[in-house]
Amino acid sequence: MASFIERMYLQLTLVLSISLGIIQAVDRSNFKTCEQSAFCSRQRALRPGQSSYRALLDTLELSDSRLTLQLLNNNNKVRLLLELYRLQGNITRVKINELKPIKPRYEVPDVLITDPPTEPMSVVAQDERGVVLSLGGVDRRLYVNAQPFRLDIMEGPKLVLSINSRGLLAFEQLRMRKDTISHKITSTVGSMWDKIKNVFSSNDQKDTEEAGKKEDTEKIEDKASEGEEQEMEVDQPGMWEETFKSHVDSKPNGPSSISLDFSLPGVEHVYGIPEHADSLRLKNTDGGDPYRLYNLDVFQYELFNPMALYGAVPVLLSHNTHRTTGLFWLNAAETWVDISSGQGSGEVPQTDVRWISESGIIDVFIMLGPRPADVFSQYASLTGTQAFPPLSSLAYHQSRWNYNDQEDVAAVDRGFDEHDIPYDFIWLDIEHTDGKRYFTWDKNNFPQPKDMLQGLMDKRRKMVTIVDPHIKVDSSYKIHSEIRSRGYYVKNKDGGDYEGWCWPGNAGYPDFTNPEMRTWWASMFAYDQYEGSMENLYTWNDMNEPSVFNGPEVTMLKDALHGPWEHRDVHNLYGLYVQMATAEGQIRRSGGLERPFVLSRSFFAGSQRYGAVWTGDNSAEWGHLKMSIPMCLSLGLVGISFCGADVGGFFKTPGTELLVRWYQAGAYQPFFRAHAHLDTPRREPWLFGPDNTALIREAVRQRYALLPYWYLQFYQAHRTGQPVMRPLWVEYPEDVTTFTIDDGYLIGRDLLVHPVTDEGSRGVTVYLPGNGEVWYDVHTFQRHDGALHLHIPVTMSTIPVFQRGGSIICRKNRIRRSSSCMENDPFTLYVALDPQGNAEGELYVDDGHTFKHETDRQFIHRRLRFTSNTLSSRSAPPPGNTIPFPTASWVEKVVILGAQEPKAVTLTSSGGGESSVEFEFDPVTLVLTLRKPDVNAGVDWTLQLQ
Ligand code: MIG
Repeated sequence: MASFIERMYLQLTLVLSISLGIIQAVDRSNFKTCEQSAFCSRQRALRPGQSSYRALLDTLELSDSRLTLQLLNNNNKVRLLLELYRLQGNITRVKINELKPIKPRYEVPDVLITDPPTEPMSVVAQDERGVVLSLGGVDRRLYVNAQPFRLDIMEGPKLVLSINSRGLLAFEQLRMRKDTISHKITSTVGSMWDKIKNVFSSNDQKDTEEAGKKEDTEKIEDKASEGEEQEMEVDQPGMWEETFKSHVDSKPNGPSSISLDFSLPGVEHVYGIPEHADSLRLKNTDGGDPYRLYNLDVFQYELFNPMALYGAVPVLLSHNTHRTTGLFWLNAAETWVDISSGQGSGEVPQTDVRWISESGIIDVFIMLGPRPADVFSQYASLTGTQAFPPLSSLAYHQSRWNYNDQEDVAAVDRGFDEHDIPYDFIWLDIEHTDGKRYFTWDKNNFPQPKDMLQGLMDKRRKMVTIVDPHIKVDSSYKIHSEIRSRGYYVKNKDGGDYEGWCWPGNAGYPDFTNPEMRTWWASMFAYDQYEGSMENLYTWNDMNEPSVFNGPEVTMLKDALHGPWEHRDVHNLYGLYVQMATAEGQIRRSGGLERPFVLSRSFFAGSQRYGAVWTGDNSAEWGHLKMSIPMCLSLGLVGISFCGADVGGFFKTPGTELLVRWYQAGAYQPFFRAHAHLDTPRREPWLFGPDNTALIREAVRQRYALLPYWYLQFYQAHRTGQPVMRPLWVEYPEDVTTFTIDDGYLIGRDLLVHPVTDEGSRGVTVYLPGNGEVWYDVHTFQRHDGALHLHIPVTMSTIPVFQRGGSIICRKNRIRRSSSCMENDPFTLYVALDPQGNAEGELYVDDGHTFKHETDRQFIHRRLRFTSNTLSSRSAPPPGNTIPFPTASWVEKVVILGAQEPKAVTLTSSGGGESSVEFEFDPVTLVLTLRKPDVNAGVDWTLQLQ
């Protein structure tokens, strides 16, 4: 027992001393380089050249929606099966697997929202050199070149993308281990096989059609293998075992990595594949490491490098002035992405992208755009859209590691009221639990959680508690003993429960890939299971990479087992499943009525469906403040809109200027939460003198005023898959100046933000895009032309934000202590006229927290339009079949920017008749203010300027 406590103490002091700043930056030796990762270095040793694969055209089979074709590896005679699909909405899917693997290879489940609907393909031409298929559209074709194997997607005469044009298709076939000496290992592998086979055969029985198909393939294979003998290959280091530091990966299945290259002619800009602390535009990786996708808890991460971080979304976007495309590499194993810029034929610039994964199959979706918005909807059609969050979760969150006890929570809560700063959520980190046992409360510090939650509820505020996926091994802890007795833990390679070292000491890791386990986990959020919880308690999933203090690269052993699959196969999915099960739990506890709010540190493609993410343990440095912009922009590009960074920086202590600037920037990022490390001094907004309190108050108030606009953006993201926070090039795809901008961005289409992120800044240079566009400074109402760099002087109170001419934005200007308190408050409409005197916008209102907007269509969605001196509000299409949501909110003011002076203003409203409206015009700023139109926000109305 003593030794256990000693070990725990040692571990803790180690973690604490590191976090106290003894080590300043990431310890790179904890994490693998490509060279230290056996499969990555094997794959990277393969140089571009002729592909060793040839397409066997006589094996081609075309059904309506699927083409299959065998590929033969000329060197070892192993055959692969290529499947091509044309999917609805201008997407092509390319799947490559072994024709007859000696056991099944992992195919990622639960990420695609449906079996993607296909469209018919037809053969346009075929000869001994290859096949040409029609992909529909404007003369869109797919060329299959037989020898060497290559796929080209053409649009008319234009080559859009080539696959395997550099010949880097490499597929390590599963094989038997050669050394018969290690009998023991072979026999465990053997029994594993039997298990897997059983799983698969039962699946097959469920789906007789699939079974039929399989048999057919087997027949083909039998015939095929008659002629050619498969050659034995020489083993290379790291194929059957790999050691990193003191950790041994036993690799019972041997090598299984895959790789494929893509060439993008005419492309010089590629984006995406988060999560990395790097520029928005991805860099060339020649001569350095590839971008790595392997979910890891990286302590004190460094900026501007391709190292892996907490989450992974294997989606890359390419963009030039006439086309945007996307590549979605659906693989959850450790993955590396190489990017090189070269030259295509005819001196055209070209970007080459190569993906390398440790296991699984090649399954890639080519999203052909052509506009950025098309790629977003194509990707959304595959993986779903952003969950529509509760309105309150878009407001301000106050967190630190840790708020110590109930009195502390109450004092912080009072502090916000005393200093007149709104907030919606207060957060409790790991110390609130009884000995890091999640779903419990520390008995001394949080003896009456319900009283505390009720106190918050009385003020219409909410709380989040942390629930991590490492479960303390302690037989008297209900969560642990249930998981253990139900067999829900991840297993180690020998079949016992896998255990790792984490906050609680020895911990088990529930197998979240198991749907039964997830259902059970979800049931733990029921009010009678999670004691002390109430409706206003939400959840934070941290450490779900998963983080294992004593594991290789601070994560789980790759040979740990999730049912029949190795951790290696599912690693990048673990975090998604944790958040999925947690969100499900919140939905269930409300009987399916309430929208969940769950924050997750780890994520994968599709995580957008389950809540919010943040950029993990950043530092209180100006560079980290700047980096929060490209990091969240990159996530938005791949579907995850609800992103934020710890305001103030997690490690270290921000100077006051940095803290204020971070609040100002964070107020204009999707997820707005201040958070700080356990050892940092307190930094509640009022601790830095009245001037700084005022500056922070103002930033937070600006966020609250703009909540109707944020909510509308999330509604749209949920409906359409368009990102909330957008790089400028998304809206100005032909303006090359926008392609490398990291310090300015758009919220939706209409607000441009360029936060001040430099110490001692006296001015910023903002790029306002759009030839013929005008932009209005939202604070001064000054008007500026688009397509130019604007230098604006800044003081400590300046947050540079501009509204696009041609837009209408709704705000609520009466700020109260929480967003819920502002529910019935009136709107002010900001009508920013374009040079033609027109503007358009939308207003979306619902109850803010239930699914009734979906199930009962209970909402208000208005289209606002200003044209010919008339401002009108009409139901947004599609009209009808919505149940009007009753709102008490009314329009209290309309501010028209870039206006002319009217003689009179009349209001007509449905049911309200005609009345004249008071107004005020400022001839210098050209601002026309209409006062108290006094009309309900949910009805049709018209304001006529004479
Ligand atoms: O190993 O729960 O990123 O936000 O405060 C550190 C304690 C564990 C890491 C999270 C951070 C959180 C902290 N957690």
